[in-house]
Amino acid sequence: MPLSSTIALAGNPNAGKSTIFNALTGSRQHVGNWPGKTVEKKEGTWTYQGRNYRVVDLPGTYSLTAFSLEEVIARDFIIHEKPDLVVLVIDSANLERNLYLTVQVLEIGVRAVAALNMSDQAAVRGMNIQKDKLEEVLSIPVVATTASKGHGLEELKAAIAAEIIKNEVVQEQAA
Ligand SMILES: Nc1nc2c(ncn2[C@@H]2O[C@H](COP(=O)(O)OP(=O)(O)OP(=O)(O)O)[C@@H](O)[C@H]2O)c(=O)[nH]1
Ligand SMILES: [Mg+2]
Repeated sequence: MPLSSTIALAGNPNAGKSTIFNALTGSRQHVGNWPGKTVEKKEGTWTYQGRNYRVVDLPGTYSLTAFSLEEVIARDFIIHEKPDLVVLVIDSANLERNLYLTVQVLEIGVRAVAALNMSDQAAVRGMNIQKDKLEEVLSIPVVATTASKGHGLEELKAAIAAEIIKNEVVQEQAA
């Protein structure tokens, strides 16, 4: 097995991070606490197309301004542990509010893929999100998902793996 890459799931509270985390890791997960903190840490492994990935479910936060314990944990993980990829789990039904954290994570300069989750709820609200436009503006791959129903998850997995592999190739060329 090749060396495993680390993927972190970030997003607002209730956006569907753990649902996606469970879909990726299944029973291969471990629940503990963040070092020295009372906040739960969920970590697991995901195997896809012959590769192993370490997946970390970050605490839900509305921003990374580091006021709450959750924000400090999420921020420190992204900045100091430098995951190979952040999966931004967005609650599409509350797109505008969710984009605040999205932009803050992207400003750190970490690689990312976005899951436009809660697509079913967005549809109920009559929202028609222009996925291509969002990809263009954010400069990251965007996949529409309804994680609770399993919709879009195969596409999301493929997008995550493709992004990781693409970045590896770029790094090799730069070396
Ligand atoms: N309608 C709908 N519900 C969803 C979707 N994805 C997840 N859910 C539900 O939304 C609720 C919250 O999902 P979680 O995966 O726990 O969200 P989370 O981001 O991990 O939440 P925190 O850990 O509290 O920040 C659960 O009841 C899920 O079943 C979706 O795409 N559509
Ligand atoms: Mg969760």
